[in-house]
Amino acid sequence: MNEAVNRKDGKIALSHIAVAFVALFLGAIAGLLQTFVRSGEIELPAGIGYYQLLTAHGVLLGLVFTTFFIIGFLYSAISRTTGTLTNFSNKSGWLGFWLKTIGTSITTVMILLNKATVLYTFYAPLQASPWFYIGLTLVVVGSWVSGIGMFHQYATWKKANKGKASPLMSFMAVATMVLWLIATIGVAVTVLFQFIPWSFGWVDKINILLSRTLFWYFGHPLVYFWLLPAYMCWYVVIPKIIGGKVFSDALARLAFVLFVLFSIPVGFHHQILESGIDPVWKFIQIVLTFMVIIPSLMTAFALFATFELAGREKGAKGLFGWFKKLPWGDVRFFAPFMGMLIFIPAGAGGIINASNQLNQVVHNTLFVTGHFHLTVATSVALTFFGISYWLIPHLTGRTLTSKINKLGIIQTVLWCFGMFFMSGAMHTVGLLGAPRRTAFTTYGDHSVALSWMPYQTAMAVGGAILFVAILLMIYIVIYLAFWAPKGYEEYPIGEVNEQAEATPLFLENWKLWIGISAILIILAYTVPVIDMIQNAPPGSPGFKLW
Ligand code: HEM
Ligand SMILES: [Cu+2]
Repeated sequence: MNEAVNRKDGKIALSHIAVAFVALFLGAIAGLLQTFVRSGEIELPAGIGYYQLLTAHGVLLGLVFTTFFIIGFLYSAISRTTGTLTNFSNKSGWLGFWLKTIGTSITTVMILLNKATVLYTFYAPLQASPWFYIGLTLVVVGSWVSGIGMFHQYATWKKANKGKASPLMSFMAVATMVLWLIATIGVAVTVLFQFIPWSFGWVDKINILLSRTLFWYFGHPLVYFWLLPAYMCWYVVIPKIIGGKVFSDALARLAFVLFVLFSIPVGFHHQILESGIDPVWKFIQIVLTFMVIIPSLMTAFALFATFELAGREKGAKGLFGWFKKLPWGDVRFFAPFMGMLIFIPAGAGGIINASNQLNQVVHNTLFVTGHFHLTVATSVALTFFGISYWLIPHLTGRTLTSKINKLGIIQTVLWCFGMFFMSGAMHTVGLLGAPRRTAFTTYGDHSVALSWMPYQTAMAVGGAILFVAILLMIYIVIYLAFWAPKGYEEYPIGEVNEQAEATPLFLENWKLWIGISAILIILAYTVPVIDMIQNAPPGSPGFKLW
């Protein structure tokens, strides 16, 4: 197997990563300003609206930074583990990149022109310019083209290696894109058949309940689309970095399959307070939601087993001696490890959000915002940074220097520190009732609202620390791409533990998994969606509240 990613394939990955970091930088400016506005520190100049800023932040970070980084990373992983891309896959990689980039540019321009201040969830009846939705459509179609390129490469490898299990990384990349393709059908349907005709004025009214349901059919698996690439790093890359082995190939594949199956038919857990959905269906989807705890705990088990086995191999003694043997000074390990660690409270917060009774307390408060700044903005983001430290120099033919390694450790510590303040304050003030998605207000100096203010200030302090951390990261990325010394930086891929069971081939039976996924989706959604259409609410015209 080739140890280095082909230079031509590497350019596809690098282009995606470049867009991702531009989005991170722009999104971070918006985020910093938000915390300052909310705490009453500043007022926005030049007629910029708070919600305009928040739309830019959500779209640039939640959608653009993640999607571009992920697709770039997956392309590199497939090329690294199955060999140089076929002509078809390479072309699809570029076509997908340009479609997504053009779509992102159209969407961003519409937000900056204040023609699409509808937040990144674009809930009806808020109505943006049709171009906002057309831009989003191009991003989704572009991601499909990218996915098809990866499937083609995987199928070509399978054909040439009959009867063999595919490389674990490429299997995981394919699983992630299968999840994405199934999930984006929901958002494509609502945008093409509801939002675009309605925003052009071809129809006057929109079925809000249906549009939100289709959005969340997509919105929950979206979070697993963010997480699975981070898991790829945790399962396969980290073992190599710490000098250990992948605990079990079969367990890792099974966990990915379970994530694909159980992260789609569960969107109602974002709609617990949505009237118009029968509680029985909410109950069924929430039971399915809690099924992801199984692959999550499998993942935690496998990772800690890898750590312990690697430590004992290096002579660690006692119950926890292996902990000291981990390479704490290596940012390629340290950043993703902090991501893993923070996923423990982050996951606990998710269980709170998805529990019917507790959701009533935290719904639409800053608690929710605090939650996803731990999950996506820390566990996922720190892992993506952890990947960048070696992936960017690997692709540009440079090396990670010890100085940048040290700077990376500082970056990670700053991030955790900033997030502790910002997300901690968000969680707490959310429990005290402070709503998310509001600009500065004291509600006529109401005593409850006044009690939120110190926490909003803590959010701004945390936000400022995070902003410094982002500047540092941008410097590191530019250094690794353009200035670092020429050389060879390893693309770490772990080997499987010899004692692990052989991988059963049925784990790669995609017809089976896609079939089961379809059955679960049909079970969870058919009856309530028919109900939403047959007993549709009156429908709403568009509103422009900004
Ligand atoms: C400099 C670092 C960051 C700061 C200061 C920051 C700050 C904020 C604040 C204050 C809000 C809530 C505003 C409100 O509800 O009124 C917010 C929302 C959000 N943030 Fe961040 N954030 C940062 C980084 C990130 C990152 C890295 C991501 C994702 C990878 C992210 C994703 C989001 C999303 C998706 C929302 C929700 C937007 C909405 O409700 O429409 N943020 N952020
Ligand atoms: Cu969810």
